[in-house]
Amino acid sequence: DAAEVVIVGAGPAGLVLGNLLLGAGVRCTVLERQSRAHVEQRARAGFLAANTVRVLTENGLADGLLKDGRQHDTCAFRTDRGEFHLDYGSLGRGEAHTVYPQQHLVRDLVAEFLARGGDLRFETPVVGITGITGDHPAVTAQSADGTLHRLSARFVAGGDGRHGTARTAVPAGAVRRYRRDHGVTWLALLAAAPQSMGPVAYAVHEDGFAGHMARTPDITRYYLQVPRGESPDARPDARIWADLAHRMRADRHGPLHEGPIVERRTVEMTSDVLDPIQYGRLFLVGDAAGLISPAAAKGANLAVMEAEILARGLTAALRGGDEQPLARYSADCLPRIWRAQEFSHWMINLLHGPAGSDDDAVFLRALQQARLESLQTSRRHQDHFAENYVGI
Ligand code: RFL
Repeated sequence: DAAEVVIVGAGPAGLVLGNLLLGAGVRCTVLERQSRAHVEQRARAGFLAANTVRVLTENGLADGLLKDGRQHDTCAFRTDRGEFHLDYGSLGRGEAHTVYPQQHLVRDLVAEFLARGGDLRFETPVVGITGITGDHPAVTAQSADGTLHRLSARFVAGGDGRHGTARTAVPAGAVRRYRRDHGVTWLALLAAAPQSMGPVAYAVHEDGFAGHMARTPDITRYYLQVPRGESPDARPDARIWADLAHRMRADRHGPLHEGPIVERRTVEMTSDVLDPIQYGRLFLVGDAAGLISPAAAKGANLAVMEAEILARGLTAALRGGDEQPLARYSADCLPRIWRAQEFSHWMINLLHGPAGSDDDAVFLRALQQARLESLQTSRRHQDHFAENYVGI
């Protein structure tokens, strides 16, 4: 039988949506440009919010993360004035993160989608989406041998990420794009080494930000702020470890557990929000709907939040004949997207002071100190932080 929904992209957004639709008895096909091995090895996020774990658990998608995921509830801030910890699991709403690498979640979601009898086609890039404003939208996809196929459906979901085709299928005049380049670049690193300390650590340093985050017992993520345009290979491993130790003030707080750097890429801190995130019968979900800088680890969690709302809307339309929830998809998601953007933007300003000695830079760095001090000393500020840090 023909699919009722064609989903472009097998990332967290597309795969959660696909599994929820299959669970509701909606026929769907997922088309993915990359190979299965590629998507199952692509390391990105790792911090899952409580809402994400709820969605996955309620829909029978959480076996792997409940078995191997680790609870995480503390973060540390290091500055030239010392270190303070926030036990965010006992602040705010008392929620913790579950640390589970995104590629493991993708692996679980692929397996479950196939086990539920889903139609998932790898190495099948979508090259065009047409008929969006009519009743018969269709996608054109290219199979491995180069032939083009046309798949029509009742609805199309664009979960193909920041550089996907779905975004470009929405005409420029039909959507407003808010965007910001935060002017900051991180070198995102994976080290084959155990974590160096219990908490997530954020080091604010005049030479630039450095961060530490657990992933698995053998792999740890580090971030190092670098100048925009620097090649990911510019710093040899020894230099990276020296820079991390210097900015994380290892001489005062203890050494880092070093190991080979097994992945390095630069990430520019940029954000954008599309409004609306639907156009005719095309619905954008995940990074395709909007980008958020990774400063507050929100991207994958927003993707799951949107996928759940979209799955409900599509199910109501296709099974209940009620298109109202689908019509409200953007309006339901956008306030939450903006809350996440607001917090992420605040985190960027917390973690990065502008360089230089002009009046503006000096003033903004003094504000940054005041912000950190407020977070260190005000219980109400800490509750607010915790609520937004883990919440969506
Ligand atoms: P994805 O994961 O990019 O998946 C999109 C999928 O679509 C496929 N695709 C196509 N398929 C068919 N036809 C086409 N034309 C296609 N074009 C693309 C792609 O191959 C891919 O499989 O998007 P999705 O599902 O929206 O999920 C979003 C998340 O991946 C993203 O927000 C997070 O990874 C962001 N992020 C983080 N988020 C967090 O919540 N916590 C974190 O700690 C965190 N750390 C990170 C991150 C992102 C990073 N990078 C590399 C951008 C750390 C890094 C380094």
